[in-house]
Amino acid sequence: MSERARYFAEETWTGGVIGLGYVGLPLAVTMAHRGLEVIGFDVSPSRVEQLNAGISPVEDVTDAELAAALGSGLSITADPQRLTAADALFVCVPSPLGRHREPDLSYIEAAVATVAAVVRPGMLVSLESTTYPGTTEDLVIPAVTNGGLVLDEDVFVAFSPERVNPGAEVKTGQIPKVVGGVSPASAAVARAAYARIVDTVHPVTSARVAEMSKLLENTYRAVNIALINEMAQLAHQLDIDIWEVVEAAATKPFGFQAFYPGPGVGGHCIPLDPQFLAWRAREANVATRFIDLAEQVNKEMPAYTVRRIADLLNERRSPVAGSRILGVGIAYKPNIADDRESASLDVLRLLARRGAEIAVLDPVVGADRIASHGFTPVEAGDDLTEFDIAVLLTDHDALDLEALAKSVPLVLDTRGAYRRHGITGDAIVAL
Ligand code: SAJ
Repeated sequence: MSERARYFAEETWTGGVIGLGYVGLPLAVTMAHRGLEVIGFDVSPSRVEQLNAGISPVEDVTDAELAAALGSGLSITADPQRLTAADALFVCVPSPLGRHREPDLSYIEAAVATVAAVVRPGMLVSLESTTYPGTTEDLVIPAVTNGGLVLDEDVFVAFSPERVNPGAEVKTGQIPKVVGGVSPASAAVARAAYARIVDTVHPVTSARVAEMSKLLENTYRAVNIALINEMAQLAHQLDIDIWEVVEAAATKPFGFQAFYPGPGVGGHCIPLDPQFLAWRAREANVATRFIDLAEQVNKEMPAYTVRRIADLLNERRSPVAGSRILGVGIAYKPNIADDRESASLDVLRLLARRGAEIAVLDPVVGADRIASHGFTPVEAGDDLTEFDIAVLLTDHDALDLEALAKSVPLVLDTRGAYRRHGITGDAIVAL
């Protein structure tokens, strides 16, 4: 083991986390919890102020966990110069798509510029933001060696994809971490450092392998969700209950993983990450038909959901225009307040464009956020009898599904929630 790898393996070193969002903050808190010194940096002064006040903006980090970390090794700053005191820098900034669904690396580039300004001999720099294969070599290595530092002697570079499942119980330290150094020397240092942060490190032979493994993980999900969304449309045409079909297939103890239909695919990962791979593939003149088709099918689900609602209203001689429709759940998945890229919003906007009057019940997202989208908030316990139909778009545990089905004439359940809870009734129709 090299001297530098040994340092990370044995000493109490200082980590610098750049970007304190849903990836960076759990990482910083985990590092502090495991006895390391941590400097958390964010470009947003308001976020820094909020964190220093002990208020966590990230659902997966409680205020108590933040307070404990602040009391044992974690300090939060908006001053990038503080990062010169770190031995390792972890870049955890957003990697969204641009207007034409091309990778927007502006956040990564800005963070790498910060790294370039504070990098010093002995540092490990690890990029965690999801991106296309080659980014770490193309962007990080030049930035950290431009000032004269020598790769694998003065500075070590790796990619290690974030694996956060917002809202899930499992914590950062317990999730196996893929770690890919840009060279064997960098890999040894990165592996030693991450072994102090997570229980299981899975080393791979390059940063590209690590970059691509993350994209495979999420492309796998996007493609399989699209497959079941297409199956759901076919099953409906054949008057077959797709939810029962999946439940039956899932009894197979090997070779099958259940995915479920829905009104579309939301969040800041699954709709976006596969497009990083598609973009890189286009550069290499390689077709990515599965990615392209999955995106097409998943993107079409909000319109399919609207057609199903229109058909149900039509059976009751009610046009969509003028109908009072209750959207239930606008978060992109259950039990979290995040509505980014939420397919629920696509469904409701399409209905509003067809003249429906939309109200929204989402006890997790909350009335202010609902109103910010231009929809009328409805609280649990309000009188729901004036609605013509409700559409269950995200099945938060906090929802009283039974009361909902008793209050409105019809509920289109796009999540199979009623079946899962064993609730039946004439008002309930499954996607
Ligand atoms: N969805 C379906 N059907 C399914 C599964 C999901 O319609 O069978 C929809 C969800 O409703 C949601 C979207 O797809 O709108 C994404 O769901 P998700 O469960 O993948 O949730 P994310 O994007 O918050 O988290 C994912 C991680 N999810 C899981 O591992 C279960 C994982 O893929 C990544 O670690 C993470 O994104 C990330 O940060 O990349």
